[in-house]
Amino acid sequence: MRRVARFIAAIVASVLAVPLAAGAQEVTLKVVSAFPESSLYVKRLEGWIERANADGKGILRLNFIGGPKAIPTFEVGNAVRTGVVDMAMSTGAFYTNVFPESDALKLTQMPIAEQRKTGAYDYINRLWNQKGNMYYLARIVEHQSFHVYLNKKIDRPDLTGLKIRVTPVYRDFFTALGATVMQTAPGEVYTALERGVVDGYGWPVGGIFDLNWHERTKFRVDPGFYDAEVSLIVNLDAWKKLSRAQRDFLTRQGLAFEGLNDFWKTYAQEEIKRQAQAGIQVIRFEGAQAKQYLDRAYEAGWAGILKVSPEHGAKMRDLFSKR
Ligand code: 173
Repeated sequence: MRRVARFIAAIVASVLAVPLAAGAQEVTLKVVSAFPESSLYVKRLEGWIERANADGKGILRLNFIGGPKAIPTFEVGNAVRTGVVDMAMSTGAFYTNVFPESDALKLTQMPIAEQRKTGAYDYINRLWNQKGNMYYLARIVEHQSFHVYLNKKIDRPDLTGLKIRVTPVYRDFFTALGATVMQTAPGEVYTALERGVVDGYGWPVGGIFDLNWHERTKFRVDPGFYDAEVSLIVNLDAWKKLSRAQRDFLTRQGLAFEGLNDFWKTYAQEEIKRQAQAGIQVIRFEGAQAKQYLDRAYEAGWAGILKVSPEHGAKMRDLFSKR
């Protein structure tokens, strides 16, 4: 009888031990980037992963698979949604094919630190959960306005007759300015410029040297508009499968990464200087014209979001706009 009892006790113990052990085990998450590997975004991502892995021994490990050669830029969102990968660094404009509201993050007019206090972050995360099966972990690029870069001179805010490379970020605004637009991933911009297929492109203030576009760029148009968003998104099922300790760890690491975002302010200044040194001239709209240009950017941007998502669009406009 004692042997039977011991036998049963052993079985009960082993059954109980399985989930306990699973919770305590190190988990590995597969990470990809929607941006090319030569970009500064990826360099900073790799640095963060290295630090996180050093801290996370026995808890969680991040395994960086690669950039668009692993998963093409505009397919990364679906790869996260379906769990083909566990985590990605991307921007909302690259996964409007998963849910169109993703592109609205370019329109935030306050830093992510503030979005976390006002409820904007919570709204984003809930929407990302429901519509994208994604957990919105951290925004790791901000303080980077977008610009039009051109090879033909303009003297007023009018892109009529020009063919401009876009993503969803710029589509509505550039179209409103009269441009003919052509969408490409970042990896195809250089070739499009080289072949003269486009007269210019949209991109943030920083980063044009990473893929040598400065060799094929004559003008930058000022002022910049919106705020470039690059974030870490996690497959929601993978997120839910993590233990409390693993989720806390990843949250802390994400917040630490966000805490470095002031870097982008200095980087913007450095990149402006570097562009000037490379001979890129500035076409600058000033005064009332600049204001009109910016108003038009936000109007076109929000109109595009509201058209595809009236309710969430209105709510996000409320949460994302300057008070
Ligand atoms: O590819 C792009 O121009 C784009 O949409 C983007 C978004 C955020 C950061 C950098 C580029």
